[in-house]
Order: sequence, then structure tokens, then C-alpha cells
Amino acid sequence: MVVLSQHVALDNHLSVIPTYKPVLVPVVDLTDPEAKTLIVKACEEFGFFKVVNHGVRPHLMTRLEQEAVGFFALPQSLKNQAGPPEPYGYGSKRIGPNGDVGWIEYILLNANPQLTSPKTSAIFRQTPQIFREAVEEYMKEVKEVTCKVLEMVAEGLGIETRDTLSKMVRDEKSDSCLRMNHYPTAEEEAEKMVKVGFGEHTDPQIISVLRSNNTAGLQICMKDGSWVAVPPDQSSLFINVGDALQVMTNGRFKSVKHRVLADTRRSRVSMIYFGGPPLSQKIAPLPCLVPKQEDWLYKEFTWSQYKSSAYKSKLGDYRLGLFEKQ
Ligand code: GA4
Repeated sequence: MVVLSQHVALDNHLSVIPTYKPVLVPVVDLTDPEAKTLIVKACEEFGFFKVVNHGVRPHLMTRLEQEAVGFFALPQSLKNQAGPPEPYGYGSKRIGPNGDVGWIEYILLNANPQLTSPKTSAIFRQTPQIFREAVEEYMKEVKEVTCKVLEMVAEGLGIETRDTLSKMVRDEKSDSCLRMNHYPTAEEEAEKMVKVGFGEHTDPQIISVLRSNNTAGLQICMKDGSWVAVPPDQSSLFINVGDALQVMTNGRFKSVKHRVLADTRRSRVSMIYFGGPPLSQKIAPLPCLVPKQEDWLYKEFTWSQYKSSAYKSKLGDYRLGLFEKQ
């Protein structure tokens, strides 16, 4: 197994094209009575798993993908009218406000339809009405899966109130968002460089739910620090633990480090729903899991504090460090 970070050059290329072992991603059938146990196990071991029988209509996933492809095919000048993202809107190559770049273009939308911004409206001005409808319908269905999974997490952890986590995402003020990414094909270059689409990072929210087309590129970091390739599967949804859930489980679940490398033959399109709490939500180890405060590995903070600290960081930074107890 190749230790990647040694190959990452400053210009965001990997200097050699290593081969990555495909990982056997835990698969959870959401209709299986054992699902909650399997989810907890996967969150402890990998912070990552995929779900089948999730209830999001396949036709809706392909429709949204097609509409997103339609948007990304628009002339650059039109797409630029919806950017740069602040943080919502259209972005190209630049990720976040602190100098990160990737071989990517994307749309970032707040999941709360009341919070439209001029940049977001510009996205929908350039595209057919069915794009906005597909986004709205998809968000409704993927939010249901997110909440179902969080309820299974609560049950699997033996938490009495099963909506302890899901109510943060169901809240009308929930700070969830939807990201649609387009990773263009990266022609293999003479010196055998490979392009980084989205550099290594963890997601700050509770959980993230990803759907991609059948193009490879997503990799996750294992506990031993090695990177493994996640074989694409366009009909399943991939779930990863975010920083907020790591804190609420007092480190029992790990927020998984992941990244995307651009494919040399096919473009990759993915959409990710980030299930986040309301800005005022206090995040700390759940007292039902860790009753004694002296056992808490993290200080209490609000989601708003965590979010503003995340936006001051670089993509690959270890953001939870600031919130760890000494
Ligand atoms: C990573 C997860 C989500 O894509 C995201 C990203 C956000 C952004 O692209 O605006 C951030 C990144 C993400 C974490 C650190 C900050 C913020 C870019 C960046 C450098 C939408 C999110 O919530 O955090």
C-alpha cells in the first residue's frame, strides 16, 4: 500500500500513479432487522458504509444527475454568474476560502429553501425548471434516509430517545446542505501525474450521504493511515460519519478522512447531502452515552462556532483539535 501524502505535490498532483486496493465497503440493507447493529459496527470500524434499499427513487437520482450535467455543460461565463460561492453558489477549482484547489467544479446549496442567496438563484436562472424540482425532491428523499440512518444509529447505541440525532436534521432550522460535484476527466500526463479532485478532509457535519455516477475516484483512509479505493455504485448511497457525530459519540465513531482522485477516462458526478444541526445546536458528547463530564474528550460548542472555525481552516486540517479537552 502506498502512503499517499508522500506523493502529494504542492500543485495538487500526485507525482506517481499508485494503485489502490479496492475496499470491501460494509453494505447495509435498511430493511434488514439487523441494520442498526451493522451500522454501529461500520461507524466504529470505518466511519463509512453503503446502504441499499434506501428508498430514494432511482429515477430521481438519474434525473438530478442529468440536470446537473446539463448545468455543468453551460458556457463558463454563464456558470460564473452563480459564483464564486460564499459559501453557496457555483465554484470552479477553488474549494473553500483558504487557498485549497482541486480538479473540480461544483454547486453548493443550502438545504433550507428559505435561505436562497443571489448566487443560488443565478444557478436556477440558467437551468430548466425541472432542475430546481429535482433538487427539491431529492433533498426531501435523501433527508428521510439521513434521518432513518440516524434513528438506527441511536437505536443501535441503545439511546432511549430514537430521534436524539435525527431531530437535529429534521429541525426546520437545520443547517444541512447539498453539494453537486463534477470532476472532469483528467488526461494522464506525460510524467504520469494524477490529479486530485477533492483533497483529503473530514466532513464537519453529523453524517454525509453520497450518490455518484459509475466513475471511480472516491477513496477513504483506513485506521492504519492507508488509502483504499471505494468501488463506485450508482444505485447505492454511501454514508460517512462527520465530525459532529464523532464528538457526540465521544470518539467512538470516527469521522472518516476521504478524498477524490480524478479519473483518467471518465468524468465523475456526485451529489452529497450533508446532514447538519441548527446553528444554535450545542454539540458535546451525549450525556446518555457518557454521563460523567470528566470522561468527555471534547468541550461543548455550538454548531455555529464549529462552522465558523471550519471556514477559517484549510481542507486537510484536523478541525476537531481545537475542541479537544486537554
Ligand atoms: C467539507 C465538506 C463539505 O463539502 C463542505 C466543505 C466546505 C466548502 O467547500 O465550502 C469547506 C470544507 C467542507 C471544510 C473546511 C472548509 C469548509 C471548505 C473548507 C476549506 C461544504 C463543508 O461543510 O465543509
